[in-house]
Amino acid sequence: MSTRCGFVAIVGAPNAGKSTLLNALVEAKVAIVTHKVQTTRTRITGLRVVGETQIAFVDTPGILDPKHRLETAMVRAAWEGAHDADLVLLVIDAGRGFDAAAQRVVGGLAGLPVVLVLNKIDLVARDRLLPLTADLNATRDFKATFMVSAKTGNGLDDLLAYLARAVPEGPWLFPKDQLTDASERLLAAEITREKLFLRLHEELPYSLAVETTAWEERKDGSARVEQTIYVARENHRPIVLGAKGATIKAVGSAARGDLEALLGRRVHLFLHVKVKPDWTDDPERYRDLGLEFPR
Ligand SMILES: Nc1nc2c(ncn2[C@@H]2O[C@H](COP(=O)(O)OP(=O)(O)OP(=O)(O)O)[C@@H](O)[C@H]2O)c(=O)[nH]1
Ligand SMILES: [Mg+2]
Repeated sequence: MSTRCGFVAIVGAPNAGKSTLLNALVEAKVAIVTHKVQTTRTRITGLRVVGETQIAFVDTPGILDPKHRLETAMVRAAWEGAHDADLVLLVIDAGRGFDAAAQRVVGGLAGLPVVLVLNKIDLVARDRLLPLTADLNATRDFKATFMVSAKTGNGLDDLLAYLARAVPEGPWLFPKDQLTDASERLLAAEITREKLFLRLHEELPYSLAVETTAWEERKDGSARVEQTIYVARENHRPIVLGAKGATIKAVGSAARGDLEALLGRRVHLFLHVKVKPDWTDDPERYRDLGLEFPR
């Protein structure tokens, strides 16, 4: 039997559940998820094998009207992800419906092969789904429509079975057991950023970045990992540290737990906080994330 392999981009408005969907489809936590918008900052590929088919899912940042340089780079990466893929999954938060944010995304996908995915159906009454599907299908043709809950897993088997047949014939592009194209350094930085997003409030999460600065494999099989948390203002530092260092300690311990689960070995994690007012203007931070620096 011949093999299939293809890239399937996951695009949509911020917070639609794209990263949750990616993780559910690859059955591993390769992308971070929070209740906040703009959690994902770059493209992350998660791999899944179904029979003779290998699917490379590409999670992308939520598409919005960019207000500053980092958002511009994020939104560009999302559109590029969509245009480079064999197939696009348009993820719509069924609870929010076909709002302005969703319309912006649909508008940019003209001419591309798109599968409509209504997500979060666990939150929505059944009788609201059909009118929403009709509204969306009135704007353009979709190759197929699925109603799913990335959270409960409802509907995902059908979606996966469809995709396994829909991607092109061809040789697999990644080793059979590979889960993601992201480096361990990036995954580790993302995990810490997730814990910071979950614990910090308002604007603070958006003005910080995390970089893995050192990684040492130790003889006892554990890894020693050092990371720098960049904050934009001096007065953000005490907030990230917390009273007597309680916040950063909790962040570090939660991140270490996830990292150990991901790597399957013990991790010693060291976090440093640095004030860098202009990190969103530093091309180096974009390179870390695999983003293009918008001039
Ligand atoms: N109830 C419910 N919640 C969901 C579902 N899918 C995602 N969520 C929640 O929606 C929130 C956003 O999920 P993410 O996966 O981070 O969304 P995203 O589209 O990747 O967001 P950005 O990366 O910020 O664009 C989280 O709180 C998820 O737990 C779902 O099917 N049902
Ligand atoms: Mg995301």
